Amino acid sequence: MTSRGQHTFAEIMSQATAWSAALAEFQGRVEQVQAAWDDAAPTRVLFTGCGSTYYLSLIAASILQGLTGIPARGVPASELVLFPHHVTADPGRTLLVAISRSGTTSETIAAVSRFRQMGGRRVWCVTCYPDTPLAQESDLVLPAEAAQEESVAQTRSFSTMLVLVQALAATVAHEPLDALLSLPPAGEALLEATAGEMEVLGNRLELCRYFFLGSGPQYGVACEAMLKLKEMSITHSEAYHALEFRHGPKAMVDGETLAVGLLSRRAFDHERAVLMETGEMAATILALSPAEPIAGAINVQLPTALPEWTLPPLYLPPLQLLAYHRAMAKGLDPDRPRHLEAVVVLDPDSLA
Ligand code: F1P
Repeated sequence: MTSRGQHTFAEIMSQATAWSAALAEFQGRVEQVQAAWDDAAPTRVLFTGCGSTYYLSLIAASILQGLTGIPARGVPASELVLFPHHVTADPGRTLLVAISRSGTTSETIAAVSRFRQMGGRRVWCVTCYPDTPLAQESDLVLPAEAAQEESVAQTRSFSTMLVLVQALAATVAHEPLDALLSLPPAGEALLEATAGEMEVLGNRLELCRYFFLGSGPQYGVACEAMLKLKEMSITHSEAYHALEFRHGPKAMVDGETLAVGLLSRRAFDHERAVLMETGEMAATILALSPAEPIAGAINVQLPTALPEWTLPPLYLPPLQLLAYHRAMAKGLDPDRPRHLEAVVVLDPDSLA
């Protein structure tokens, strides 16, 4: 017998340890990764996955292109399967990086097959299960075994695979990995500092409309936070690029709204302005900021000294805790979201 939410809570609280394990493993393989990259010499990089790992693909593409200047894109695996020519321009010179916690999601495996059918030659994968079909189809595997999970909703696995794609991007961009080694202690400190506040906020059941606003790499993080609220707590939640929120969605804001800003340093003034406007429309504001706090908001302070490209994993622990506590307050079991399975398995012939 397990108690409600037990696995999810343990996985959230142990994620920083899994980041350390993944980084230690990666550090032993830097030269191998660099050599494989030099051998592939890609002119484009395509990241793919489903659900959480699609959102992880968006973050990965944004960080890799930002660090290397090489065009990178994140697409759902199903788009690569069903609309291959709409998402792949030059498969022979593209590196496909497939991301999947399970390594068994049918669409992601089919996307790799479709890519190879189109003339794609280089496939890497990031997964928590390196003995699975996806890994066997890949030329290089970045494993995050310490982040395997019991729960349906990805928490520890997501942030750990994110740290790995950051390590990959930093390596090929010739950025030192040192800054990433600061993430585990920073993540641990954030879990401790925000646990109480996220419980209080999660218990505020009158807040029933959630908007997550993030720009640049934080857009994919906002999408993942949105998905956590849906999966664990069955809450109406949406994610937007911060300034997009003015272009229609803000009409939805009222006194039952929580607007969550995943603020950056680069676009801080712009993002803060959007968030303050939601406050004027009666929303409660939660601001996660690697710069200064926001007046009138519930503030989560992110590290101010770490380079901006390293920060995306640090937005996740407080927002995962928020989803967990809201689920618990609603009497739900965040370990077992309704209607969902940990892996979506389809008839492979239907995707061939
Ligand atoms: C992807 C995924 C999860 C989601 C759901 C079904 O799995 O879409 O993100 O939470 O439970 O599976 P994977 O390919 O990363 O294993």
